[in-house]
Amino acid sequence: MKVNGKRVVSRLEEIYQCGKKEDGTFTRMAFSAEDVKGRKLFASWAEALGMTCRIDEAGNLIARMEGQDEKLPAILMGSHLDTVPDGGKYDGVLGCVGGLEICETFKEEGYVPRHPIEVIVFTDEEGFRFGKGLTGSSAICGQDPKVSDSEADIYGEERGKVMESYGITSGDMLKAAKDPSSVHCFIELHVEQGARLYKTDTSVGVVSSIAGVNRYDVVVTGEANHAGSTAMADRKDALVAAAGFINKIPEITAEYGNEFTVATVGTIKVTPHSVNVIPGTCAFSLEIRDQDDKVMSLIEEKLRGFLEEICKKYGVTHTFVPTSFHEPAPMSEWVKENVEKAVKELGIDYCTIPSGAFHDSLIMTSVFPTGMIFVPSEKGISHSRYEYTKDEDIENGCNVLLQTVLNVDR
Ligand code: HGY
Ligand code: MN
Ligand code: MN
Repeated sequence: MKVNGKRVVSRLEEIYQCGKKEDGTFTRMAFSAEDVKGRKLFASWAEALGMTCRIDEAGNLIARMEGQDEKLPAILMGSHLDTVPDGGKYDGVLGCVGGLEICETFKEEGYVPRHPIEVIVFTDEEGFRFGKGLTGSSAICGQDPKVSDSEADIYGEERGKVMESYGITSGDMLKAAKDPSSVHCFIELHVEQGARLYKTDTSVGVVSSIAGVNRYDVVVTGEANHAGSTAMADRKDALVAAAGFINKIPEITAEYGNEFTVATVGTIKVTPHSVNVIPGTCAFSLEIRDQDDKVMSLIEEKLRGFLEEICKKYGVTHTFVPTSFHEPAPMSEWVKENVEKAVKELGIDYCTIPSGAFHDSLIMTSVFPTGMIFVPSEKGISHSRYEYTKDEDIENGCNVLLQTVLNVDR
């Protein structure tokens, strides 16, 4: 039994087209009209297969195919359809379309699995809009996604209002929690989004674990003053102190981290934001990721220490507020073994790799047996319109997913 690779590739393109916007990008921001269009298209494909589709209280779109024994726990597949701004064709979509392809292949072959199968399109994995992602998977795992209808997104729109497009409200989200005994396992197919597979010309990655990610809001406060008449020696420039801190990040990660340690300042804002005023405040986000939570703590400690030091040097103060914590998450041993067995059975070259990006699997693995399959990202590019994965790699990845489902179904 083999998947229809051409169908998968053409569906990736069809979903991508749902994001076509006037600004020339293809963006399916969570809860947007483009995102809803993509989800409707996905549901139409699932329904055409005779699968039942429902949207749970957290907005997850769940397509279900019954198996031979309705009492058996379900095999879950899936990922997300929402994208980052100007995102690519593959991130998330592959896991959803790939999951559906397994169901379609079963149907065409007249194969009825023992277990029921569910393909889940998770709600707002990317999270750039409200500053926190993994929303739908958190709720499915019974973990509070910590959202509120009154919070505003980066465009000033209220969550309660924008989530009307999914027909959901924040207060109900935890009702989407799945009983662990109803789930056999979860398998997510995804593009690597890094360059390890690409650089080593390897077709498939069996994911060992997903990096933990801790986020912080940092505000440096100095003194806004006239940019012309304030001598350099008299300044308390918040941005100069912040810049000194940011510039030190690569050095600290190199000294105390390892090859997987990353730290990023991804957003930055100064006030009053005027060409002729010394910045009085500089607010920025900080993110630390690693495969080892002890390393993450050490990096945090060293960065905080240096921030303290540099703020003192420039006569400014700061606050450092943790906003979210996710520990590194190993994949379940038995699911991982089944993925590995599948790749070997198919004779495809593979390696075992950790994931630097996070995925819905980061949360899912804390409650359900979870495994991930990676396919290469050309030049390691992702979160970009230039994201590309070769058709043959897409087909290989889907066949590994198919074979893994067959293995765990037995
Ligand atoms: O940020 C991440 O790692 C994920 O791709 N959303
Ligand atoms: Mn993704
Ligand atoms: Mn992504």
